[in-house]
Amino acid sequence: MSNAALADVPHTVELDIQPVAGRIGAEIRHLKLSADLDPATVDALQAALVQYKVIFLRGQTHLDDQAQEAFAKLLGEPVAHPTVPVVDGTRYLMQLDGAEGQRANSWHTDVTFVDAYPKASILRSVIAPAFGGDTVWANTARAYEELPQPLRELADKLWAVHSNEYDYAAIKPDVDPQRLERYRQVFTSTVYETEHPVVRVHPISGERVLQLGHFVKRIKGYSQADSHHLFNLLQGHVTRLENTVRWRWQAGDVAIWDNRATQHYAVDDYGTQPRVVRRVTLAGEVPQGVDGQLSRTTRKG
Ligand SMILES: O=C(O)CCC(=O)C(=O)O
Ligand SMILES: [Fe+2]
Repeated sequence: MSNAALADVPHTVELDIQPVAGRIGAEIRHLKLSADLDPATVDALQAALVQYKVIFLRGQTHLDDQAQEAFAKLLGEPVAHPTVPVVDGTRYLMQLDGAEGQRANSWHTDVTFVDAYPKASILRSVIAPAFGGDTVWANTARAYEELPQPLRELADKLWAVHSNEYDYAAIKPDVDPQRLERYRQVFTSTVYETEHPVVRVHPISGERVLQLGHFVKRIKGYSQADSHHLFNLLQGHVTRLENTVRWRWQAGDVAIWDNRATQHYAVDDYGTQPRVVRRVTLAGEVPQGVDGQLSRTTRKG
């Protein structure tokens, strides 16, 4: 075969994939992330992401901010956070610094207060604490699947209002309250409200997923008290330990998650040790409920 003909032969790449937990999460070994990965490897990464929902790569210490952004472009279209300013010298990077109170210790899916929220996030550990500061992810497709049938039927019809003006009174004993307040003001500098179906159909896998997390303000059409009960009932299925994977960070680790099929929680047990992570998110599509109805942003400003 000539070289030109060889180039046309589609080839698949076998990644070295080691599941980390039973229902979500896999480590991909022996792969160096960069903007130069070949298309077959990128396809294999995308497939692993849909299958395992969060993938981990250790030892990516060669990545700096620019290389992280350049790699991210292979997986989708990077987008900056709607309210939080980017890291200096970057176009899309968001930093979470524990010392600044950026400790995401409540269950959420990223940026669900807008309609077309990110399809994926790529998070790099810049400074990891010697102990503590793990992150946990939960599988929102499995959570839906394991609901009893009548509850699935109820959830299929529910809609939730998500906002970035959510309950910030989380417990953060190791953070100066003034810093926390400053960050809250930046985070809510534009207030968004978006209505999402509680059950979303995943655009790639076709799986139904529970679409909840801490940006939910209420369930549409229910009293505050009933909203709480319904939210807690369904959210409790998302965060069951059997449904999660927990990652012990080292600096240079990268986690990539399917933001359409997961929630995550950054455990705030590292005290005053330094902890810094940097994130690129990739543009997502407007979610569709089981009846085909689309999410809609109802407030911006
Ligand atoms: O700090 C972490 O591990 C995760 C923070 C977070 O919620 C995010 O990057 O989206
Ligand atoms: Fe997050």
